[in-house]
Amino acid sequence: MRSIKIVMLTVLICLLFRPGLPAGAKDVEIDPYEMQSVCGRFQLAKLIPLDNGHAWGFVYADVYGKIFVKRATQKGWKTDWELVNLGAKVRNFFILDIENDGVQEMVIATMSGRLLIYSMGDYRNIWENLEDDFTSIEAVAVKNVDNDPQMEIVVLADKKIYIIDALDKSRQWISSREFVATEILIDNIDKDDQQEIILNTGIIIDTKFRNVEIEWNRPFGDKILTFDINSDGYLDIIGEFSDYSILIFDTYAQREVW
Ligand SMILES: [Ca+2]
Ligand SMILES: [Ca+2]
Ligand SMILES: [Ca+2]
Ligand SMILES: [Ca+2]
Repeated sequence: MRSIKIVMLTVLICLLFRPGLPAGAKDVEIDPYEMQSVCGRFQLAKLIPLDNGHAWGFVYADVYGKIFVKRATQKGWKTDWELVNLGAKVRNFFILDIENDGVQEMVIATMSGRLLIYSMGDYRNIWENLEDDFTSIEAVAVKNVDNDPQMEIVVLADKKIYIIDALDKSRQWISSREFVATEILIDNIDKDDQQEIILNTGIIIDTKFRNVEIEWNRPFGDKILTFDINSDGYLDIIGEFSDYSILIFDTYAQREVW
């Protein structure tokens, strides 16, 4: 009986005074599904796998133009990397394997016109658009829009659309016409082989022939998403406005869906 009491007392002392933990600290269980739903609410916050899926990372851009990669540990989120010298707020960032080599990259566009690529393997800077000198970037998207395996960076900068190859960084197209938009989406909304560039302001451009295919007389929304809501085989555009109202544009009939 006495030895049982000693064992229980020892267990209690061990639980109360665990080595390496400050008083009151306890192991942190991070629920990726809960974090995913938090991140899904925000454009500049993402939950990403680190170490080939062995750890979770929380990436966000803050109000000072800094980007943080926080790593989930048993003691909470720890800073894995921080990028503090962007000099302007972040317009958008993407974490993708842009040249199809098995390692992901972070593509960053700032409001003051910088476009940068960092390796997610060692957080090394791979490229910056030093020769382009945009004064602002209004919107950006990253997707493979042609027949080479690497992705392209599609940027609306100083009112012109640029298609930039993610591997050799060459400009594959600069629009002669000026456009206004705050969001770009890229998807194949019709049944031809190529994708379209969708501007939230109501414009759809074919990526192969670079012609305006649809120019609606109204914006699709402030934030847009593609989804085939009427199940006709063609992606529709769902737009949300700043007052949270929703517009659904049928890309096939070229009018509101219902
Ligand atoms: Ca890569
Ligand atoms: Ca490509
Ligand atoms: Ca298409
Ligand atoms: Ca549809």
